[in-house]
Amino acid sequence: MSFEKRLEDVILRLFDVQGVKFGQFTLKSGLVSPIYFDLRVVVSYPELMEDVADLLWECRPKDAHFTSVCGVPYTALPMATIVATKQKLPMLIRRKEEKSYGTKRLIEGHFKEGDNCFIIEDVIVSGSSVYETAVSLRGCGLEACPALRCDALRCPALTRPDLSLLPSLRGCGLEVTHAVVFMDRQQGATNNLKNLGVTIKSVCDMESMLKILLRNKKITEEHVDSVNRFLKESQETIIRKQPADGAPDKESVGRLSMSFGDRVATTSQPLVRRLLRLMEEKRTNLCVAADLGTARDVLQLADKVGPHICLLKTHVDSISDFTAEFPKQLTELAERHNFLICEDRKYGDIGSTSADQYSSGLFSVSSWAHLVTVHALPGDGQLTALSDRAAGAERGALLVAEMSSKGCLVQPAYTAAVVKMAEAHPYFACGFIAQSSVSSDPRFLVLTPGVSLVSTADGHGQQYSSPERAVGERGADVVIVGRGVTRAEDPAAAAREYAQRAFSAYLQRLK
Ligand code: 5IU
Repeated sequence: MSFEKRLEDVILRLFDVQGVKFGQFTLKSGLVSPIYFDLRVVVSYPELMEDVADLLWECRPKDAHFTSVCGVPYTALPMATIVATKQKLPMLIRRKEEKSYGTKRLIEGHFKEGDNCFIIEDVIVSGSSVYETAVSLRGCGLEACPALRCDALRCPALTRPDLSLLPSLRGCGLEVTHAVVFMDRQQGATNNLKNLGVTIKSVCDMESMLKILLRNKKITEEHVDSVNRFLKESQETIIRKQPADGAPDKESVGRLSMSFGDRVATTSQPLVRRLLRLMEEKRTNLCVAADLGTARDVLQLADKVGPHICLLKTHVDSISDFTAEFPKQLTELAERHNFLICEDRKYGDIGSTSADQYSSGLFSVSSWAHLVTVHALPGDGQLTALSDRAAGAERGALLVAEMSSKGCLVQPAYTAAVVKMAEAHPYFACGFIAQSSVSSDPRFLVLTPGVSLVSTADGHGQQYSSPERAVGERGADVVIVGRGVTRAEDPAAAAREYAQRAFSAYLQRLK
């Protein structure tokens, strides 16, 4: 039987067992809907349950490889179980509530870091439940992991630590790239989830289901009209955060509306987690570009601005007296003042060449820079090559998605492709250097250079805006300031001012 025929048959049987109802129903989101799906009833009809599970599996993306499946609790659990047993695919169970005793695991089942888990869901409106499940899988209970590092031994989510994994770890959690849902209510979930790095496919949407029911005279034109009216009025849902301790469920989920602290749980990339935590705790989203010519000058500057920054950006090839002592001393300062280091190397060659530049030669960047900048132009080979050379250390890359300079050749299609590349490599891509909000995915950081309170241009193409504009209007998480600080009479005071203004703009954005 064709897919369409089987779908029609399943929809009619669902209707007969009241899996689809018409009337007035208040949804989890607060919307009052003329139609309601209750796929929980299928557990009483094993054949129907199996048919629903088969259709779900058939709609998986055929080009993706999954190592496990996870049903969104609770309705999709039995369907995921059927898929898992029929396909001989390991299953994971996500707890809705953390256990208060024993292991405190949020995810039950055995898995390895970087495994790709396929999410199965029954019905989506905004996509919130799929998102919460993706967050749990990506974070895999790492909140309790003391070092926040790729440390399989200490990760409580791993039931049986596998020592052989340690050298090749690419992040602490599972990857989640795809989900399948039986019914898409066509109220914005696909788009919401795409912004969060999850591509969703649906077996059926509201429109095609209504057609089937109408054709089979189960419903009338009036039913169809009322549902269509409702859909028109409520097409743009947003994903909402779970309310904390009874607090009103108001804020939407997305990079710009989430606090740095809340974003920690959305990613398993250890460096992003560390930086977000640091920014939240130290109350700074300032990166100083230490573009000075000698090791002494850079180190002195780092010592002065250290208390006010989350990140120090270097161009080590501009330092005339670079020796291996320099990164050692810089690392000491970074530890003392609690900031991370980004070498703005803008790798842009084929993967193997960039990897050599990254990990060997005079600068040996991979041994000391937490982050490096990368041009996406050559393709994603650089990300895998650099990540291999990072060899499990807490390292990552920022992809240049846009530039601040006048006449920059980057076009919107290129920027979109850069974002896609990061989404495909979340174990190493930590975010973007950009001039606008290129992604609403809370896992990625957006850093914006071209920020100054004293200039609007530098005579060589650089274009400046204020911290408020960069954070509030353009959507930067971190502002990068070079000469505004390095050329100030008192760099420490200047850094303090930039940090305060950028952080206030971030707090304002959260409101
Ligand atoms: N930088 C930019 N613009 C960009 C990118 C990097 O200014 O688009 I990508 C770097 C260059 C310099 C710092 O190291 O950020 C900005 O320094 P000033 O604030 O001094 O302009």
